[in-house]
Amino acid sequence: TNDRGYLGVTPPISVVESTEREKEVTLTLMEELRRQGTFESDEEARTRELVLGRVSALVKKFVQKVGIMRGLSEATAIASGGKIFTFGSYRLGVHGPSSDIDTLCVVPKHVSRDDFFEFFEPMLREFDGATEVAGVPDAYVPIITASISGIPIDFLMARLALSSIPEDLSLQDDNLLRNIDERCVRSLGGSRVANEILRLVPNVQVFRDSLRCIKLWAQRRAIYSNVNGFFGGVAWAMLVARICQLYPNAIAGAIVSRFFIIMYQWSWPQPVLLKQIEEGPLQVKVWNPKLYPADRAHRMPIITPTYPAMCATHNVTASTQMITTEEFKRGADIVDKVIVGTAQWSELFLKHDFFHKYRYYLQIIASTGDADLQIKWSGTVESRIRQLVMKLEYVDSLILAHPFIKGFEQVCYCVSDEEIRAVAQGEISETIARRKKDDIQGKEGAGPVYTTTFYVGLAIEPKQPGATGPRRLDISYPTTEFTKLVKMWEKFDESSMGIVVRNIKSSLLPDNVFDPGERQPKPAVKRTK
Ligand code: 3AT
Ligand code: MN
Ligand code: MN
Repeated sequence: TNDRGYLGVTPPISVVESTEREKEVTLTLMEELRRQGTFESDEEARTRELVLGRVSALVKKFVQKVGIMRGLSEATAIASGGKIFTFGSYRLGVHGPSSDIDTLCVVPKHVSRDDFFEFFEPMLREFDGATEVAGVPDAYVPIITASISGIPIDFLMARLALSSIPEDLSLQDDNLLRNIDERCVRSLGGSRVANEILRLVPNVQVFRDSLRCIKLWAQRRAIYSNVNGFFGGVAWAMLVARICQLYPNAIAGAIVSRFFIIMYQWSWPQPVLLKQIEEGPLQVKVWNPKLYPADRAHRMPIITPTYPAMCATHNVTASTQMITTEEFKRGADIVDKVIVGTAQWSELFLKHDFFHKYRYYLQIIASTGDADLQIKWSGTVESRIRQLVMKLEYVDSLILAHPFIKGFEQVCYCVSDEEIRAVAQGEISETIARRKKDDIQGKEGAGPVYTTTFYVGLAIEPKQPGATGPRRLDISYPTTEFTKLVKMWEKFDESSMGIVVRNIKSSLLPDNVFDPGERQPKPAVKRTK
């Protein structure tokens, strides 16, 4: 708590204990969260701890090995330590059975970033139970991903300006950021934010249970995705943490109900803060809408509680703001009913209706002939879809452009250039769809086509009464601009990568966007008498 005796930037709204009814609905909420499979088994939890223990020893061994190579005595090399911190859902205690463990390896100054990829990565490859070890040294936040004993695990690294890393090191001190590489500052960010969030909530268990509920809800409603302009994991965590601060003695069921109503009514662009923004020792930008026009443009700012303060939701657009707000409203209505006993928690977690909601959809189809290239190309296209959405928002008569949070992947085995072109355009005939890999083996001019299709739902203003002629929707400018933009990617190659944007009626949505049985049978063609 601060010197005024509470956590957060304002006093709490209420400090009362939860009611009997709120206790009841908290029990049924926890039951539902278990039923929905959001918790891992005890055995899996033990595996994770085991893996973390072994990995922690491996990092120390790595630091020691590099120390000796750099001429340190064995004793000094051992004493220079090395420590693992976690972040992400595992650190917050809200991970599910398929979650990874996000780890940060903190090393002393004699260990370089190059050493991490040159020595730690091979050590990991040799490590008992490790598979799928892959280093990405050139990423904005360099990373090694791996799987150990079946648990996916991410490794970041930070090199501190210290000759040794004590076992009880805390990352809270901003001065640790002095004289270190920018990539190290970024890598430290995740753990520092997670630690601070946990420190700033009045009751960690209540926070965890509430966040588990909100995460499941946001995933089911398809509004959980930072790249696509919605809130990501850190933003949802901070929102829930803020509600916990405002009701320090409330239990999870009560927090969740306040969450929806407060977020629905929030006066954006008023930022959500867990504590006052502070200056610090570096020459880096701190979020400040008074100073920076770019920060002023943030529609639903949620600000990280550590130095340097950043906006976790800078991707939000007019459309995603409307969609998220509408979901807050839906959540508030359902939770009201749960409290009075006229609805079940399961209703809150019902699947989104994105593919039933609009009459027109944009299909954005990224294609290549190579599986590895496809991952990079489709990722690039996906990261630009926000730009398309923002351009569409300027189109007259478009109320909003709703990006779906994931792409749909498909591989087609084509036997001619004609087929390859058709697939890249989204025209997949039944013959092509049925063909197997073996069917094209050894055939001249044949090959696989990998496609990833993204969707943007278009909400169009109803026709004005008395208007003459049909309402025309002209989206050629946003779509051609978008196509140009993705082709500006430095690795773009016209001959091996395809990008197509097309507008389709909802009746032409392919089956793979629906769950089995989800699609309503097509209405019989009306016959004119
Ligand atoms: P899961 O339970 O693992 O699905 P999570 O919240 O832990 O949920 P991630 O493991 O994907 O989600 O991410 C954890 C944090 O790592 C969130 C973000 O600050 C950071 N992060 C995620 N993806 C990237 C990336 N590609 N580059 C840099 N940082 C990333
Ligand atoms: Mn994770
Ligand atoms: Mn991760």
